[in-house]
Amino acid sequence: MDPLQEWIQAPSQLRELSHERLPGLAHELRQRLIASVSKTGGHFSSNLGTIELTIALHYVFNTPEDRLVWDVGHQTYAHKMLTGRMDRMSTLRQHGGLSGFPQRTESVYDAFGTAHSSTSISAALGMAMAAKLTGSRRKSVAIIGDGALTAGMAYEAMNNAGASDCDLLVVLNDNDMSISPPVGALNHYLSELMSGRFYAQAKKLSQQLLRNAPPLFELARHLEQQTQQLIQPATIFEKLGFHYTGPIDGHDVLGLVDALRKLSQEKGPQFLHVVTRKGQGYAKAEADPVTYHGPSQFDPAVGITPTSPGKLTFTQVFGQWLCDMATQDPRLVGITPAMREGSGMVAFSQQFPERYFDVGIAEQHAVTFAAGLACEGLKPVVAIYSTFLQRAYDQLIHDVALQKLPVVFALDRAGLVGPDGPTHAGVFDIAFTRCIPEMSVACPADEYERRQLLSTAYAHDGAVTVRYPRGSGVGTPVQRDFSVLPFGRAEVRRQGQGIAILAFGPLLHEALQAAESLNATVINMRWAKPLDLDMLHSVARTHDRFVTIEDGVRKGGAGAAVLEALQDMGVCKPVLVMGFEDEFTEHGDPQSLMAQYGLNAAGIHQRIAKTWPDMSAMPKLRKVV
Ligand SMILES: Cc1ncc(C[n+]2csc(CCOP(=O)(O)OP(=O)(O)O)c2C)c(N)n1
Repeated sequence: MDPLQEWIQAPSQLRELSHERLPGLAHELRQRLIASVSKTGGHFSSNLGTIELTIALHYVFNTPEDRLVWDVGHQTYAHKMLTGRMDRMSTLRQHGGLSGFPQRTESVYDAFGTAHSSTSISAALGMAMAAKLTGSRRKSVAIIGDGALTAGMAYEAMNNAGASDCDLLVVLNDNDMSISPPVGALNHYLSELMSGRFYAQAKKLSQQLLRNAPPLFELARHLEQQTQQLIQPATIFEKLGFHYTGPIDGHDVLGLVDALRKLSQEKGPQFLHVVTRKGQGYAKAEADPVTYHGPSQFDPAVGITPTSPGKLTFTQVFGQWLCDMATQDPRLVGITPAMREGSGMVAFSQQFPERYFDVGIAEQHAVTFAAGLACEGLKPVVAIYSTFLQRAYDQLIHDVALQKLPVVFALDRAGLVGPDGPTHAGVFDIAFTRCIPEMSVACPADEYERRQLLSTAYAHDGAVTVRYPRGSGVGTPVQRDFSVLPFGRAEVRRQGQGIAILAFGPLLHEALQAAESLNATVINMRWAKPLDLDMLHSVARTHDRFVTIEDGVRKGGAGAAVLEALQDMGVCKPVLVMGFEDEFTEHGDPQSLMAQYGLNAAGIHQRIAKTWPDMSAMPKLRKVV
């Protein structure tokens, strides 16, 4: 079968190809990937870098019986294309289409669902252990990047695996990049391994020692060739109990096949160090892998072109505020767990390099590191995506809140994130932060309020999360001042009658629109914790029905906080709590998804009519977005 004419439908067909065909297949796959991702958008440079590795893995291992666990999983497009999903690549990351990550429900070849990093070694070890316990001969392989290897979880897994006799293969895909340039001591170590300095140094030393005994020198040279491992100092991976092979060229598909074939026969924990280049085969991505990490659509002949600046995004508002506040307060320190670009911290990192900390993909460490800084009187601001804060839950409780430390958490990507889907949705943070004593939760409704609430949080002597969505809001002009808002206070945005809609965050604007035809009162709650109880009291006195709306889960969320507060006040009035139901959200265009979940003006209007049919005579919503 010719892969260039008739596309491969399953890895079993790939395994029928002769060796010599593989480089041609890699070329074809790369061209298809460039053509496809430039149309849909998605992770680009990471995928270009793993084409040969993907082919070699499916060629050598008997997938899906053998398990491939891709770390993060953003580099699995070639894997999807080789496992029967080529014809659906045009639907990638769109609603109802292919996920941008491996998903167990999407394909039997997706052995484990990933997207949050550094889980692969643990999961693959679990699978290897299960194989051992059940007497199965199936193999388990974890494929992990050097960025993902900065997370503690990877070491917890290696520590466990290295002491086991499980047949586990860990493939390190070392492209010397995370999303941003890599950070930390591990990065230096891997660079040394790659440059062969270890080996060169050891060789020099052994030659000096042996030169005084000429017959031995010849013998040693021979031995050295035979047993390089004995002369090289042990790598950190060997110290952890793995048998280490590498580094080898990750774009030499035939070399990869050879190495994987040998390792697939070995017993016990194996570690293969593969060196790849992010963006391989598309010059612009090779030159600038950061820009090409996750682009939206572009013309491959031209490359990504700069877009004219539109409305300020919430992320940019944060970046500006951070630089402004750092200029005026030398105690401010900014921390990111490997998300400098996504969190809007590039300018801060350039202007305040000594107060900027990219700690690697290490959310737990980021939070406790901030706690330590706060202990010493500094003012840490941790910029973190809502979804990734999940990783650091105990650190929030035990290291920050319990010790009453003032740390500001700038929570980007709160609410739905769109094409990345359920793994990245920031819908749980209100529920999981508001139950922590000493923790406050601010939900700005627009850009300027975002800035003001950041300043308010910064001035507060305690831990505060300030959550905001991806992209931009209604576009309120942002004044670059340091004005603060009253802590824990809501504001009345529209005075109406009968129904009061209590809005948390940017959905305020949908609520305002829905309220017009209902003549409802609308309150901009601003804080999920502390709740403005005075406001609740006064609204409860004058209104019969309540609606709460938030871009988070209903269970335990801000609406639930309102229910608790009304109960405590002895108010017994109907409350309609709107937010995400008790199910995982989907991937796709965020606006359409919000409409699907009923979390827009039309949805609010409809739910009210359905919940209180006596209101069905109410006028239709005037303007539906
Ligand atoms: C827990 C967690 N934090 C942050 C991220 C965001 N993220 C996605 S890919 C990536 C870089 C991964 O680098 P590496 O493992 O080296 O893969 P590469 O992109 O270089 O192929 C990061 C930080 C994530 N997916 N999970």
